[in-house]
Amino acid sequence: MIVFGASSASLLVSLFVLSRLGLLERIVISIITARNPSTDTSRLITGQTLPIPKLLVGDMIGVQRVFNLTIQHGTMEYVSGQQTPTSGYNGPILGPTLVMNKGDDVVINVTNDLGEPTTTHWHGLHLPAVMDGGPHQRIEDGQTWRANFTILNEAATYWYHPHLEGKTAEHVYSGLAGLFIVRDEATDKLDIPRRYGIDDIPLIIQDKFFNDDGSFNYPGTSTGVKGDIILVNGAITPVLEAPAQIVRFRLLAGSNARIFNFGFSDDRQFYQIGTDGGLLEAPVPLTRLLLSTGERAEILVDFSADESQEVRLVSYSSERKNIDAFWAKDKMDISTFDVLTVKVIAATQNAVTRLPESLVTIARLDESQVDMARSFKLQMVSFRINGQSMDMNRIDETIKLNDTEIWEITNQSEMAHPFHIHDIQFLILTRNGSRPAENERGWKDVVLVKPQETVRLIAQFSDFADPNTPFMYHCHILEHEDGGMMGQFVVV
Ligand SMILES: [Cu+2]
Repeated sequence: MIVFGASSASLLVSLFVLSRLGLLERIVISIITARNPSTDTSRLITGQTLPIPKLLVGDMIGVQRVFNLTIQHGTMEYVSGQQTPTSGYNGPILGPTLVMNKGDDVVINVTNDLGEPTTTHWHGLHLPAVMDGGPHQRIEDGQTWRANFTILNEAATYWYHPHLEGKTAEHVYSGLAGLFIVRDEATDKLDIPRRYGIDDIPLIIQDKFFNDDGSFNYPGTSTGVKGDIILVNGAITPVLEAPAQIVRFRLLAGSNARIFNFGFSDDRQFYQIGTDGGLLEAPVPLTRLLLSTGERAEILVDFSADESQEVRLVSYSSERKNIDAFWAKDKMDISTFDVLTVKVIAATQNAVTRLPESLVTIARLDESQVDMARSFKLQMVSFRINGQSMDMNRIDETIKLNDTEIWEITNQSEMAHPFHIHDIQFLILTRNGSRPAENERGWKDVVLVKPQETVRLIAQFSDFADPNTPFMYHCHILEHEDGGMMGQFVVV
């Protein structure tokens, strides 16, 4: 007994020392970073035409814009002659793009035919906590949840996906996700492309592992599942015919865990015009765009000199190999890989041919008017925030309605974590004390926090108070979120 006690004490001491050095994480990482390569990739159907999710504008019933979504099982053909079990909203995979205007009174009826409970969260939208679709708004199998809220958000690209406690990763991986497009009068007046599927193209970018029979392989790796096959809008590395003019892409990094470093195969410049929750003040020229899970970006790409040419959207992941201690463990992350092939065809009529000089004015929150500052420490061992693992019955933070707050997020781990806050859109004040890059100076709801980095955010918690129903903040690597890297706040 004494010997046992002594050895477990010394084991604890050495674990403590290792964890202080960050070595424990690295050891745990190498043990649990699973290898599940898709075994027979030659049989996968690639290069199909990029599917464009159906556009739903809803039905006007009285003053309300009403949408109906059904969560269902389906099948897709990823290997010739084989049926891949999938799930989707109103179809076999992903879901329709819901279009709404700022100010709309929206109803979304979500029917769950999945055979098990789930939820549907409206990622990025500012709404009452009971309408948020987080873990507390469970939809039991066979039930319909009626979400009703007014669109207060800026014109931008948002998305919806399941958010059931402990099951988010699995449900999203099986195919459940879709986009929202919010429009408003101010941005409708801008001379930027807005013809959906023609010069305004949604791109939901994800990755999977496939089994030989074409079925998705979900290994459930707790550090985050990064597949080795890239899907865009549910098709494997597809092809888009784009007109020879300025084209707008709405990118959603919709993977469970993979972070992308987007660029074009010819290194051309493109222009970011929008972040998660709105347009930027002016287009920002870029050749690379780092986008972590849950983040969106709207970009403009000028194809006017490229008719009959081909250019590929790729992820230059290898250029980011020092991002964290996990990067080198993944063979995609140490390479450059294809995402989408763009074949440039003749321009359309009424093409947008000039880049706008300016876009919108961002009403920046005043740092001298802050009511409260909070700090959040992201910890990898046991997936904690400020030492706590998610507990549905514990409220971690209580925020006063209308308060403006600074949140300081520090990553104490060896892995980069995309930090997401429900309810609000925030502005990034600093990254390790420096102003963020120009393309991060817009409204955001997810921010990637690199190892040992501190990011300071400012946000106002307005409009919706509810002492009984919390909103979430969490890591948007879905396996980390499910593992407990999530907390709850109420606005009162
Ligand atoms: Cu994380």
